[in-house]
Amino acid sequence: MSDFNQLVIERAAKQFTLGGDIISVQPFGSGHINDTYRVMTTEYTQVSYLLQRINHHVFPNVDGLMHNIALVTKHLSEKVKVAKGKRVSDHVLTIVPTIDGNLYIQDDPGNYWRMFILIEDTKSYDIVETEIQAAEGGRAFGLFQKQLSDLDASLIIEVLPNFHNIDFRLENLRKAIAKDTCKRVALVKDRLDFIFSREDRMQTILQLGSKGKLPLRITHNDTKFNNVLLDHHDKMQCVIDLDTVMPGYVAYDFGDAIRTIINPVAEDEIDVSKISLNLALYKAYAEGYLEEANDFLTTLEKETLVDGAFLLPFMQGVRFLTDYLEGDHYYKTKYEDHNLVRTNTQLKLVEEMERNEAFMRKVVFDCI
Ligand code: GN1
Ligand code: MG
Repeated sequence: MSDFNQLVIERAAKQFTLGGDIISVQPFGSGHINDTYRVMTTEYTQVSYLLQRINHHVFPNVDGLMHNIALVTKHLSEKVKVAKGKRVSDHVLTIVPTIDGNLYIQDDPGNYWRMFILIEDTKSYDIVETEIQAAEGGRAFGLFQKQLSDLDASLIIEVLPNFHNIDFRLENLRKAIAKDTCKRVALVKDRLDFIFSREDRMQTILQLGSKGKLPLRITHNDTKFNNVLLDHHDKMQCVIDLDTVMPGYVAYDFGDAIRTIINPVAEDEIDVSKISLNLALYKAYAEGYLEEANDFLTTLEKETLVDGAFLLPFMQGVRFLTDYLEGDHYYKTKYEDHNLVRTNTQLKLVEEMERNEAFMRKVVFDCI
């Protein structure tokens, strides 16, 4: 997917309203779904661009997806203008329109492309190093949810229905087990036992939601820590990767962030014995998040944050394992067992969290 023909990429790039002529196009970032390129033009001292080929097998409704991002970034930009009086593109993801005034193009072989302004002088971390970074990440996602809390959720299209619905994910896993296309089920019996023995306790949020006790808000749904850009003083600058912005429960965003923050090694670390939780980073993130979110969340929402912290690595493990059993068609993989290795890290996180549940609950309790 990513060794894409340079000419095809440049031809796509030229259809956007670039300042200057293209001087280079280089692969960029570490996403598992879309292909991303950094585009530099003769105006590179002022601005560079991110060109992305949208994976339309994962996101079939590209139009809906771009509609959501346009709506959300417009709303966030208004908030930034009011709040800081700064240049909007420094802090909110900015779509670069096509020459024809559209949000994306479809090229001849059928690829979909879009472009954003690259936010310079920022960094993203796959692994969090300091409490300051974790706290800033928490503030960034708390603020993100707060700023979107007055946007009408019915305007947002649910581009990936059931994205964080654990029943749906477990159902997909069961189907993959039944088909056993790659004859891999026998290799993962212990992981399946681990998952199915925890099925019931992972229902909390879904059940409260279906009883109407938790509000559906506009959430990010992919709050990996590397989706926050920090500046060189580790101050938050921008939340990126808005593909999955959809109605959701806030605990899902909290949990997805925690699973990347609390883990001292990469999502695909082979040696799971290296996974012992960094609870200081957990605490820093929770405090940063609640600094922004305390005033707009309900008490029950706050009480379910830790349930989200358990659920998201569990669900991510279920998703990686399902893809492994189905033959690795969803996530980009670099070697045969890549999705299984990723599954193992997520399930180890769940196991470690179980040992530290009392502490994790106390941290949130103390903030609210
Ligand atoms: C995918 O590719 P990326 O990093 O944007 C996935 C997320 C997972 C993540 C796991 C649309 O996100 O849900 O949490 O991989 N995105 C989609 O690293 O499935
Ligand atoms: Mg993503």
